[in-house]
Amino acid sequence: MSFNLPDLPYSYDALEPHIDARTMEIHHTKHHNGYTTKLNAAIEGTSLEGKSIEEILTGLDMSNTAVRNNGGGYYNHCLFWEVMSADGGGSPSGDLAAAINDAFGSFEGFKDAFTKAAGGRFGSGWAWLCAHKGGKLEICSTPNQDCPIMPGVGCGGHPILGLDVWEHAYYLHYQNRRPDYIEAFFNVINWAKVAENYNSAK
Ligand code: MN3
Repeated sequence: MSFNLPDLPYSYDALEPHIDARTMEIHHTKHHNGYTTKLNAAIEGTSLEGKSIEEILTGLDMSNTAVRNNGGGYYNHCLFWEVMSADGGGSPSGDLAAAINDAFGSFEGFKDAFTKAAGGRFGSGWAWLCAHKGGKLEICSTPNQDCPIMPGVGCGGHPILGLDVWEHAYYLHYQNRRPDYIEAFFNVINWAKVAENYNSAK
């Protein structure tokens, strides 16, 4: 059994003008596809073959760099595509909104903290909104393709929203202006999906 590159739940140009079609196409067909192919190669014939990606990452030997980098890359991008949509943006409602207010004071407080985590990540990595068991929310950032479900990485919660801040995610359109890309991301966040992730994770 091997992992397959998932289709995007929208077309490459769906997130324009916030995230451009060319970036989305390269990101999906080259970067995510590369992680998927290399993950399959790294687990083939090992005890990890046949396990789910969650099982592989939660039980990961962090010295296994091929699976750490490519398994993380596979998982992180699967989540990333799903938490965006053409009619995204706005703010969450219901239990998730209440949990955001509890943890960050307000939606603006959340936005500031998430923006700092994404902007403050030196080099390549991710910013995450994670849910702990019981429902408490926490923001963290991880380097490279590390993911909070890996042992000893990030806040230890389960990621429900993630933002890729590798240059490949924004450089064609935004060049070095990572803050503009982060600001634009808030216009495409699929809060209904994030709420679904929250309900599963808590
Ligand atoms: Mn990426």
